[in-house]
Amino acid sequence: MLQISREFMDFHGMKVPATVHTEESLNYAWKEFQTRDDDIFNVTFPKSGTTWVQEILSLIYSNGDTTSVKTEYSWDRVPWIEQYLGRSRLENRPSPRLITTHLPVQFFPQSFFKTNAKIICTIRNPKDVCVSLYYFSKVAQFMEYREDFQEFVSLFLSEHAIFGGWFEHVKGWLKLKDKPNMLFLSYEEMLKDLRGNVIKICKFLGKELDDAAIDSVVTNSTFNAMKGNNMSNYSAVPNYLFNQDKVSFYRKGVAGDYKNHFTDAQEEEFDKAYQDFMKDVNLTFA
Ligand code: PPS
Repeated sequence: MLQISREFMDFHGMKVPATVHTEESLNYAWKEFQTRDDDIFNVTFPKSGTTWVQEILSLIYSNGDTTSVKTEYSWDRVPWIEQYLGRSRLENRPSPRLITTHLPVQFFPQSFFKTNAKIICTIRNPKDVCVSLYYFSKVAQFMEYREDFQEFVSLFLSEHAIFGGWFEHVKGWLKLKDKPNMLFLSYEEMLKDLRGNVIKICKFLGKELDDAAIDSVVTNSTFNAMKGNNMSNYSAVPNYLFNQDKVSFYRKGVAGDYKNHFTDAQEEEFDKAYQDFMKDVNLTFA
């Protein structure tokens, strides 16, 4: 059984939950992993649409057939490369491998940059990411936890935030935005037009799905479909690791929930940090 704790490990200045990461697993992802030309990476800062894109990719690569999403866990279908099971889940997997990561670009597999592998990077309004992460830290017993939301906001904005913090993470990835093997998605745009975004992903991946297959991808990757799918809703994970008694992993799945959580003062603090960190980046949120 895993030793669960809310402790963090420091990997070259990046904080990550110690329960699911090791020095070895992070070094494997960064330095040892051999990227293949047909690897597809699902890159996110946590709580930005990771699971959603895992489901969409699984369904696209099965041409809309739901067998894999109904029989295999999402974390097996599209595993995290940096977590302690990354090596065993990915090393001998047949191509094309669908791979998830929360790594910032500076710790991303170095071998990637010599290949034609593709990255899909999904970005979400950081205020909603912060709220989602606050609730997730109640669910996931390996996350750093602050009951007080103000304390949580301050942590989120600080250099002690996980995976290098949202600002550095997103800024780092956006530097690669003109590369032809990168596709950026917006969580908010996906909410507005899921079908359009599925088609965009298919085009980027060179996958030709007919209308019925596209319909199946869309129908099976809505919030309610995924919340009801025991292979993707983490209901199989024991309570000592993921406690969903009070808060569900699939909490709300909307844009703008931060408005129900932030006080005017917290929004001001957040906006100020955003302006400071992101002044040289062309990225805004409603
Ligand atoms: S994690 O832990 O990093 O893998 O989490 P991640 O999957 O990135 O983010 C979880 C949030 O995404 C919401 N979600 C969805 N929203 C809309 N549609 C679909 N299909 C969907 N699937 C997951 C999920 O509800 C979490 O957001 P919040 O705001 O907490 O509800």
